[in-house]
Amino acid sequence: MVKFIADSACDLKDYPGINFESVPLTLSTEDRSFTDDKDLNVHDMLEYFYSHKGRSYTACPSTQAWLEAFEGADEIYVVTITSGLSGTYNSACVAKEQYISDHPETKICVVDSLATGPGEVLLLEKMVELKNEGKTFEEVCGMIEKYKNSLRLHFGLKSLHNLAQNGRVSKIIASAVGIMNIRILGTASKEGTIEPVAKCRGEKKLIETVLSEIKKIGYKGGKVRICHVENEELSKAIIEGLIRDFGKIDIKSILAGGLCSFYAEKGGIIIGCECS
Ligand code: X90
Repeated sequence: MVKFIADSACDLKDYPGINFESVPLTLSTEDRSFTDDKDLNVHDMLEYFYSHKGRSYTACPSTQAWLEAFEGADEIYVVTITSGLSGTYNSACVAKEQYISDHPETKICVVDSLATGPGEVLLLEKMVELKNEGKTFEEVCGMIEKYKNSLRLHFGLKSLHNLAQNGRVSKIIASAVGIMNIRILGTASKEGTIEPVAKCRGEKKLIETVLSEIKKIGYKGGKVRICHVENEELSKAIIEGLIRDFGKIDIKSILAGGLCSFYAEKGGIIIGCECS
């Protein structure tokens, strides 16, 4: 049996018609904890974190959680959030070694997205597509690594508070964002870490800069996936801008799940696209 698995940073909790499972990360404070699964009310969770005075944390899935997801499948494709910011990829790899030593006939391919959200979605969709075309396990593993090199991830955020608080971005970079309507536009580095690109004042400027940045990196009309944190309007504006410049493209926007919402924060947006 073939199975596709992603951690919950991938924002898809379901994949109709596909044997798919989302393995949740968790979010917590000293008082409460949230599992990033399809029962999570992301809006209420965000409200809770914004009203909470103390610190908040996230944790990657345990090895055990991956092992349970692997159970019963014999050809498994996994995509994870970047190893540059999370232990998720590592825990999936540990689980893979353990599972294969107990089930030597099982094949498991774990892909480090070096991205998050929509970057993971694009990889997952590609693996499904390759499998549907009848590619073998070895072919999919090889082709997906190549495909990964053609992907780029950008994000526009209103606040870097939670990223800085959890040591994922420097406090110096974070401190300039959020005041006086300043948004940060950033990208995923080759190592899968956060790389600031520009500071923009206001949403309109952010939209212009995102669109010009995407063109600058060589976007020519490939597939685009967007995930936003309660900011349908910004997502729409970017979709309209891309369609205006590139015509008919395969573009979709998704509401962010718990993990991406926590880090990208209210109003935030993450854009993954095929370049090459
Ligand atoms: O292991 C854990 O506890 C999870 C840690 C995740 C930390 C970063 C999540 C970032 C989500 C922010 C903008 C996109 C940045 C992507 C750069 C590669 C969203």
